[in-house]
Amino acid sequence: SKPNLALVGATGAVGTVMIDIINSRENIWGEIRLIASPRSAGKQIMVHGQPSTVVALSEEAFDGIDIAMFDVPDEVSEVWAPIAAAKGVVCVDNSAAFRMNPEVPLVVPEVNPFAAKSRPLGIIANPNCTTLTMMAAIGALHRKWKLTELVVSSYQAVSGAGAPGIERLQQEIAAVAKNAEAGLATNNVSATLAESGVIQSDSPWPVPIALNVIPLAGSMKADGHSSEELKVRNESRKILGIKDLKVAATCVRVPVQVSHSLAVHATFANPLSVDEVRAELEKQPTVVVMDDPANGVFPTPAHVVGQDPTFVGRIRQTEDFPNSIDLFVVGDNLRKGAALNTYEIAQLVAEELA
Ligand code: 11C
Repeated sequence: SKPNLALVGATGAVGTVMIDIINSRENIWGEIRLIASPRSAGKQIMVHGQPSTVVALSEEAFDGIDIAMFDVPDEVSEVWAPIAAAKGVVCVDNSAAFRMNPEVPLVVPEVNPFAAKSRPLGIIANPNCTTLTMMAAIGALHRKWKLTELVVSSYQAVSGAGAPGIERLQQEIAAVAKNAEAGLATNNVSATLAESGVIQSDSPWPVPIALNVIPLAGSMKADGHSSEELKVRNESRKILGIKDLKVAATCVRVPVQVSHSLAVHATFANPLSVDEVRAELEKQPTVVVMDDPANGVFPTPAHVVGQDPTFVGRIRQTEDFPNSIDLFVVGDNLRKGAALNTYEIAQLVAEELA
């Protein structure tokens, strides 16, 4: 019989994209149950053409469920995934709560699908969207040339900070546009926001995000690194299975609504060329190479939004680094970066349970 699926966090930024993904794919599920906080319970959402009523998160909400996808804050997953798992539900969790737990596999279906089979806690973790953005591409290159080092700079969309991030950017853009229409200066964004009564302390960020670049994504952690930078390092090592992978990351927030971009300098044990890298990436079913910069062909968040694959461009090499390649990778942070990869893991488990 077909497995029953639950989506916990059905009404959040990622949950909404998840419902789009569920609706646009073949229905391999028995029941699809939508679960959210009591605040959203009772809401009706169309799933495969039928209205589905959101139920409040509770132990009983998992009765009869085989696989549950969690798109909720870390502290909610931390409490509720083990409760569901204790009832025999396989939990696919998109929070950071379990990613580095040695008993929880961290899975990217293009890279380590086999890892999903061994889940002693009944929990499988979905990686952080920044790490995920490059994994299909880097995983493919690692299989061929053996990755040893990653130097990464990210350009992360505000939707990585959820609905409040999106709302804040829109509010700041509106204030800037109002000044521009009135013929006032807009070069000092802080002053523009203050004139419009847009209060800095209401923002998820300490400085303006409109017309700006913020060299800190995530929260501050030990030794001057941000939580996002540590995730890129630790999660890349775990997914690729390279314990001593050298990683240096700088995670930056940019005024883009959806899709994270990464400038990657990847070094391998073996020498490689631009042509070989391009050919290898073109072979990957979920990677799209967009690389003709002289003609304006390269991936950008504006192009990638709403699409499933990982897009790669600006593939190049300097003669100084014959074992390294530089590339620009863009992926929709709400799709492959979150909802889509979580759904693909749930599909792997469904195939296994069938
Ligand atoms: C961001 N990558 O762009 C984050 C959001 O660990 O799942 C996702 C945080 C996470 O802010």
